Amino acid sequence: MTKQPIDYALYLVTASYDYSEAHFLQIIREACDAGVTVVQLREKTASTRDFYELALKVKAITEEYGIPLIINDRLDICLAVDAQGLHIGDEELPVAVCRKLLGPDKILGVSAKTLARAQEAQAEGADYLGVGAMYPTKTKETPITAFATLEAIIQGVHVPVVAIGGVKEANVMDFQRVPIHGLCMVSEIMQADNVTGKVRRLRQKILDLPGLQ
Ligand code: TZP
Repeated sequence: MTKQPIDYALYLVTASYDYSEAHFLQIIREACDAGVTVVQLREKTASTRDFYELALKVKAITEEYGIPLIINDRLDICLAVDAQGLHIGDEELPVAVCRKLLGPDKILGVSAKTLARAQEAQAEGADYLGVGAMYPTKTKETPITAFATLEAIIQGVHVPVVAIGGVKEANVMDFQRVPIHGLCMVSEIMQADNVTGKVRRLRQKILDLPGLQ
């Protein structure tokens, strides 16, 4: 399988909250059906075996819709389920090591909060960068990234950049003039009362952004 170009526009990052597995998988299915363009499976507390089994189930759904699946943090699980890619932060293996172990055909995403980190990650083999949190968020304890930093990163690298952290339907328009490749959301989609309606509206709003790359 060679590396496919990815449409990052509406990037769903999962959280399982206290949902049953069936409910969690149903949300992912609805989100895929309604138009998310990438799914990242993010499981911070699952055992290796549970993460692996869940990843296989999520991959069966994303494959049905032809949507790429990215695995958060766990290179072993990315390889074990043959997902399209891996997303890492500062606490995982170094970017260059992940790139070497993944080979050239897997997508490698890296979280970056500064231009220096973004450029370093790009040089070491990142395919895209995730920047944030752009707004306060309950999903992850992490400092806020200024829009000026986001824009400096976008200007300073040649790989796609996506924004994350507190992104919601209500603030999508803040990205109007930012030449961004996509917006990532956890709670806005995973906790929506009506996932289909939420994803459809988000998709329309994001695709209408004049700056979208
Ligand atoms: N990385 C930076 S902020 C964040 C992650 C995983 C959490 C985003 O969650 P939400 O619910 O979309 O604010």
